Amino acid sequence: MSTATTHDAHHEHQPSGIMRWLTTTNHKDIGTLYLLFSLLMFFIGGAMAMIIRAELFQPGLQMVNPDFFNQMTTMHALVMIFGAVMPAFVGLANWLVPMMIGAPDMALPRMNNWSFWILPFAFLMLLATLFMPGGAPAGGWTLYPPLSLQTGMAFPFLIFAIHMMGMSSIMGAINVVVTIFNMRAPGMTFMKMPLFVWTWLITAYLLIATMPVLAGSVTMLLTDKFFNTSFFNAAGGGDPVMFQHIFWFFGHPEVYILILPAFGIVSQIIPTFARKPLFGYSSMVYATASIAFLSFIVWGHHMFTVGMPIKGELFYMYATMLIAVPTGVKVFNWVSTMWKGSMTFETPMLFAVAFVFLFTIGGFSGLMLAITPVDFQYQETYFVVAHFHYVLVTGAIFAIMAAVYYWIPKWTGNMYDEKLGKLHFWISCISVNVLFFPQHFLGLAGMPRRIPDYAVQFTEFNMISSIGGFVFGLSQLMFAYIVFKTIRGGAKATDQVWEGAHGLEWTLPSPPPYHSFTTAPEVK
Ligand code: CU1
Repeated sequence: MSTATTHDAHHEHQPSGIMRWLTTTNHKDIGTLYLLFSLLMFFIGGAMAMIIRAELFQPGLQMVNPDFFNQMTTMHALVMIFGAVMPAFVGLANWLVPMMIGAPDMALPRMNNWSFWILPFAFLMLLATLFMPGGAPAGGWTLYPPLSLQTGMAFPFLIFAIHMMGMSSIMGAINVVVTIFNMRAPGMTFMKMPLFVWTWLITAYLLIATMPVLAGSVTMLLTDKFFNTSFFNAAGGGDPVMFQHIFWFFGHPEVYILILPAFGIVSQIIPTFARKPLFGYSSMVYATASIAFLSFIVWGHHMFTVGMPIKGELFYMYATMLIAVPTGVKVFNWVSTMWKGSMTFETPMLFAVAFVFLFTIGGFSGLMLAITPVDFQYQETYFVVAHFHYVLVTGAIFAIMAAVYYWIPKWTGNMYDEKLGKLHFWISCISVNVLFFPQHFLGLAGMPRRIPDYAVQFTEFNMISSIGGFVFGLSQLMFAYIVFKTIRGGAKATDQVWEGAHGLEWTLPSPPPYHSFTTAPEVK
């Protein structure tokens, strides 16, 4: 380090190196930390998926023993949900929410630092369970008792890790709410806020309402195992099905926590590349709020086969199907935004358009699963696995990738490699369908999920799925390469990266915060 730099650092009392990142209260730094952490977890969770697909490449047991396989499915889900997707969205919120509403930073910057730095310790503890006697949790990410109570030494570490993830999420959500309520620039009324801000505000409420419920349910598991309570123990007068009710009261809003910010991202990107303002701005806001409300009253659709009064089954079926209405409004609005637009297909737009198409496939298979009598056939089959991977991979993760390509020029000042970005998109888009589409057929034919071996008639579709999986996994190395190459240098990005390139100043918000780089709900 040069003398001048040392002097400056002392002069401004700004720590440098590792201390800068440990003590930062800057929303951009913290956003970057979240996004890099998310990328790391994406590869760790991805490696687990590769082990799963390698074992399922052919029938019989060749790579791993059944217990380790179950540890992989459980840990893959926990790492991807709590380590990859949620932190990516919080990272995007940190970078974008203050910029989009004209605020200098998040409202609670010191808590913001703490929200992030809890996470690496939570995941260190969760991943450490892989090396403990008895291995990592293997009862599925939903932690149903009594199976989850069979977890050995890892159990208390799992519960504590979940508590820490929950604390991180709740603090992050409180920060988003307080920032949006208190720090909007003059003129930035609620109904002028960019859609990403709106979807995150609603997501933050879902987080604050449901993460404590998850914390309560896992604490009851903990006391059942170690303190002789019987919340979920039938022998002691408890009810194991009660856990499923409590878990899914958290779990279903959680799936919307994993997708609403993605809706916001896509609502920012499509207008830019269609060169039209977003169609139906206010209906987007109301649709998001409706989806969030309905998400609290549909949890029973995860439990159609556990035994429920017929009126309960019907209520959850109709309530679940009702969510298709506001979701349909959103898809209609995205398509209408593109309608007669002057479209170009740079990498962010490719991922956004693929999102609209492929997320909708996941939406339709969700609608199929919502139909109670039909769910009796699909329950615990690969059809369910296909469904939620369309929603989470071609939905949430494609939107996150769209966001990274769209905003990385603003974050780094450098333009990413468009040729490589498009290549990454096409390889990902084709391979992800090769990976997940055959799983619909496997599920309809009766192949169960969470099983390391299968009957021979499932071989071909599993081989196809595994090949798609390996190509998809490898192609994400290209994503990491593009990202780090952009961070290190490259062509300088222009001031108005996308708008400037296309003369699109008229799509800026009204009134525009001078440093906003989003598109407008309406043209004035
Ligand atoms: Cu659900």
